[in-house]
Amino acid sequence: MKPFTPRLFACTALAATALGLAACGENLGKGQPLNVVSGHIVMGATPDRPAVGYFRVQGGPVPVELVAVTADLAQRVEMHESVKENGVMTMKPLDRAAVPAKGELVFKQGGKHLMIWNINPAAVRAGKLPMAFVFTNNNNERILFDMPIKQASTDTSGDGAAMDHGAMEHDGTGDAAVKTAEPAKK
Ligand SMILES: [Cu+2]
Repeated sequence: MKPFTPRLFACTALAATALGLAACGENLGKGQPLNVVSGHIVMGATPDRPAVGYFRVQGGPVPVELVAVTADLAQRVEMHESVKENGVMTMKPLDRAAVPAKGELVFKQGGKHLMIWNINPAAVRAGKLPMAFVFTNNNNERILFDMPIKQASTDTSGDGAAMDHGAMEHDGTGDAAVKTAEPAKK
């Protein structure tokens, strides 16, 4: 029996949506298709902290923009960018992010990142959060990707969610309203 090639496998997964199927067919024979190629989520250090998400998008034959990332099993997902202003790191909401043709878009520690509030406990137990990445091409193509979930790093090497968000509060954009997690009383 002939094993699936990676490309065939990717197309099979994309076929889950009608738009994805069309995009897949269009991209065959034209080099690499637009795709989410890797990613992961790091839980907040405490239950009332948002998780952060990082990922890598491979650009397709034409430039597009990522305009949203959604998850049915989370209360809220926002795209943010960490920027240094006058020596101080702050975060700004991001409406869209460019994916250059044949290039890549990277959300990573210290730069663009996702913030995710109240991930469904079942998804946390399962260790992954299914997410949809919405792009400007093909009437808002949606690419689905299961983001593996990691617990907050406890090391102090400077990597991990704590640095990105633990020391940095959002500027009262309604965060309090979504903190439904019970306070940890010990
Ligand atoms: Cu943020």
